[in-house]
Amino acid sequence: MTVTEVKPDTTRKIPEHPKSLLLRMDRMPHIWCSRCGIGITVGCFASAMEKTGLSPDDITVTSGIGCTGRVAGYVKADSFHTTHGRAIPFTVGLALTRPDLKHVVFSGDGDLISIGGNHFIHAARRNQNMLVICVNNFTYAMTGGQLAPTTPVTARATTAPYGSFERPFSLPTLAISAGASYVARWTSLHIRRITDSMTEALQRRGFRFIEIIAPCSTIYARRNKLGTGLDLMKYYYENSVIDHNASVDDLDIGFQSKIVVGKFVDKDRPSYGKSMHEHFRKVLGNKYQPPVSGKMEIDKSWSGCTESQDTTVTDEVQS
Ligand SMILES: Cc1ncc(C[n+]2csc(CCOP(=O)(O)OP(=O)(O)O)c2C)c(N)n1
Ligand code: SF4
Repeated sequence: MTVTEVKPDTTRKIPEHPKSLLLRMDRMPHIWCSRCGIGITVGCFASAMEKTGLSPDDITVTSGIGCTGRVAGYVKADSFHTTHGRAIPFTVGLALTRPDLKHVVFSGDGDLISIGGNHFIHAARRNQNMLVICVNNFTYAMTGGQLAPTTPVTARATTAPYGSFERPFSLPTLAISAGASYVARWTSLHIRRITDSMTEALQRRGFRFIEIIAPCSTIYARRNKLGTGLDLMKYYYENSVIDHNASVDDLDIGFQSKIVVGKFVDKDRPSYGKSMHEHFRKVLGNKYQPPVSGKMEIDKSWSGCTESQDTTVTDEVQS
């Protein structure tokens, strides 16, 4: 028998990934498990970026720690992988110093609402300028499936082998009560709705929050015997009810219960930066000098040098 050697076709061009404008293709393959819901949300984000016409230079993306916390590493923008629970305070700094950019926090429910919970409510209360995207898989996935502040009652976790008896937080309720100016929730199969919400929220100012209920196929689904990640994705989608006018009392999520989704809040409230400038202008009058002159002095006297840096005039400072 003769064996014909098949040579690879080196002339064939490998097509570019359709989302390569926003993804760091040199970091692929990513670490996420098959049928995990996180990747879908990143795809939606890339589509939303395309729809807004924003370039990667116009945004920052910051994550904390966790499986979702890896998002920042795969996004081709100025992206930051911060310590656990600190994506929001890090972004507060970014938003105050670069109000001309769009700032996005992309992280998990454990990172944002457990260790980072205090930062979350205060950033919402102050209406800090950022879009927070939270992938809620009801568990601490990266560390092996411990109980999270979102784990539904009776769901099992490594630290709740007989099922949880703690009341979980409803994340939109928390965001609404704390004062967020945009709040939406979808499941990971609501691809067009997520993309539309992200597109809309990217164009607003103030504290904007989007929760995406997504399966952790490897840990949460397996421990709770809920089938594959795809089964769980379908389950969440099919058991969701769209109600944009839902009251906060309807937003709790039980174990494998119905999930109320929609855009619950979309209101105009002055952002932290805008309120600050307005306040000082009123109180100090002409004495107030906002950093709009094009140059901002950075006091580095402790290191023996003074440096000036370009700043950008924004509607926040001007108005
Ligand atoms: C100060 C600190 N405490 C604990 C940890 C361990 N830790 C890493 S990720 C994580 C939970 C992540 O959960 P979540 O944000 O829901 O992300 P997921 O992995 O589910 O996407 C924890 C507790 C840590 N890295 N740093
Ligand atoms: S452990 Fe769970 S959340 Fe993490 S990548 Fe795998 S499926 Fe996704």
